[in-house]
Amino acid sequence: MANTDNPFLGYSGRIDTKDGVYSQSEVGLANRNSGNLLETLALDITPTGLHYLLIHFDVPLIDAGAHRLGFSGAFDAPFELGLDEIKALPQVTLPVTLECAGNGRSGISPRAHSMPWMYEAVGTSEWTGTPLRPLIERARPRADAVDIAFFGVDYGFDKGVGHCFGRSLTLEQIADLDVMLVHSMNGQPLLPQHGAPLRLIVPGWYGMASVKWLGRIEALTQPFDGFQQVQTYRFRDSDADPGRPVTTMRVKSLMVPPGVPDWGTRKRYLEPGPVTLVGRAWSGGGVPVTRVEVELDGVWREARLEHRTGRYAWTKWSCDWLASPGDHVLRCRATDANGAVQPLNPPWDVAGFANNAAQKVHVFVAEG
Ligand SMILES: Nc1nc2c(c(=O)[nH]1)N[C@H]1C(S)=C(S)[C@@H](COP(=O)(O)O)O[C@H]1N2
Ligand SMILES: [Mo]
Repeated sequence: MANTDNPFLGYSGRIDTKDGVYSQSEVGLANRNSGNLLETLALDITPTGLHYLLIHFDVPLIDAGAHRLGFSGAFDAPFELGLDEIKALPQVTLPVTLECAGNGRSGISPRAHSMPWMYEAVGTSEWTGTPLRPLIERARPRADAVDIAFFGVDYGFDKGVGHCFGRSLTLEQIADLDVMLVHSMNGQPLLPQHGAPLRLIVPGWYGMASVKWLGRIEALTQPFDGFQQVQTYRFRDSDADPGRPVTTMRVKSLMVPPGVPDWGTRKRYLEPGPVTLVGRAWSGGGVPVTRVEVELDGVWREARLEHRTGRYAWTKWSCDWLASPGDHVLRCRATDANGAVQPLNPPWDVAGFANNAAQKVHVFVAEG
């Protein structure tokens, strides 16, 4: 598309960062990009239909039978593959926890105009496909290749820039990260909204790296400068800050809110007595969670770590609580093997990325 045809050049319908009421366009984003239901944190694997969604543009409806994945650019042996050929390659299934880098954005003030996540943009699925690295080796990147870029077929505009959603990784990252080319999620072909027929999964990183509707893999002799690589997904202290790239997930934990909700306020109601709180905790880069604490009536208590189903999957935890009548605010926080601990207050970022502050759950316990 020629730039002269671009009606969004120099235009931003985005409101400036602010607190208070959400704009119609933010509500529109929230209606398209659903979150998980926190009660499903009781499960190792998030039911497919309840896995969160983050879709920047429109979902492309691709004919799986005709779809080809192309390897192009600075490869000495470029080639194309159809789905059947990909399924005939060695297959692996890996449980991977995926979290959107924008998860928690609405807890940061002033907020950025974007998808207003609270806690729910995280889920764990069993992804099936083939490891990416052998395919990159088969295409033989030229000696001067510095980045491998992954392009979805979905096209749209952001801040006046028209582009297909694209992200890159270096050859070292591809070698280190157990990156997969996947066609199935929880034993079923990918659903349209999750990238059908083919997507990337970059375990241990925030979700933006796991490019959906993958159509093309290109080797580049210059660092990739696509919009989703350099103009967003960067931690910035101010609008002038060039920023640092968002990569691995920060340590985080969530609990299943105990009791039952009030429809209108979402506060929780509980009978007094013993309760077992359960939840999940995870970190990035395959780093294990070593500790979860739960704040009950002002005291931080040690939770039990139960299990995780894989190196890149979240850990189940539980903690007993004797709920006494009155108002309570419960919190949980995790620590990982690197010693990183969840903060109690949101870390500042202009775009609201990677808010891993401890979750708060307001519970009203009845008088017996
Ligand atoms: N092609 C393409 N890939 C994409 C996106 C997108 O909009 N287009 N969104 C990314 C983001 S920001 C996230 S968090 C994950 C979400 O994956 P899911 O919707 O399957 O949970 O996909 C990533 N891959
Ligand atoms: Mo995301």
